Amino acid sequence: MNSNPESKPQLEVSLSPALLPLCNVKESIVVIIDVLRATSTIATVFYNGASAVIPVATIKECLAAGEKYNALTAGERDGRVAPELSHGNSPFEYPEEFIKGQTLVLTTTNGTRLLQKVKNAKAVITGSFPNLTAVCTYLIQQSHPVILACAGWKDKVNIEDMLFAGAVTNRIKERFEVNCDSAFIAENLYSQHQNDLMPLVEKTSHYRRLERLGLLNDIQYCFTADIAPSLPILRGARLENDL
Ligand code: 3SL
Repeated sequence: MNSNPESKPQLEVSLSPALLPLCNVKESIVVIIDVLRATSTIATVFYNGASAVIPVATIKECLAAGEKYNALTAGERDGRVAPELSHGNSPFEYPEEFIKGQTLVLTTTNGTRLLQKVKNAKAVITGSFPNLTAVCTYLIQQSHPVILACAGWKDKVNIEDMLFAGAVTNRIKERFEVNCDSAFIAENLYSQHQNDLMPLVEKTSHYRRLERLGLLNDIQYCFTADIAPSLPILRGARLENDL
């Protein structure tokens, strides 16, 4: 909790994993954002009743953890189901009848790597449009400094994660001190396009990548606000649902 009732906690945006070490991670709640598609899929598997998600960086770790915890192994590389794993990173692969009560070990190109990289934060949660309101409500309740940490694409900035960081900033900024240009950029971009995000999303490099793989339904889903209310929070090496 913020001890001084007069002062508001800080809200910062990190537009790339490469920029995150410049933020005050130790004092903050870090929201990991990978709209297309890791954190949208994570929100969905929890909404559909998964008991845990174990994020890992490599396929080797994924296979080892799957065996150790008797869990499902899933992941992608460049959008495709990763070799040796039987499930991918599409939210549509995880309906309730399949995922309820299961533990999923997940490895993705950017999202789960960033999740693994964040050490010593006050708390780590994951966010995307499917669990937008749950994330905002939690951040307001906690009243701690916040870092909205975009996973981007291989350390490069991307528009889709920036849009979500902007949406969260837009909703909660009155409760926080926002003295961060990245947050202003993100919020401005979101505000300009909030009535219809898709024309902008269609210009992004990841849209084209997923379009080539026939995954346009995934993109539409990942930009649907509050379609999978859940609050994935990291406890040790596992994400659990706090909603
Ligand atoms: O980069 C990631 O972590 C993935 O979400 C990318 S993909 O949408 O599954 O290709």
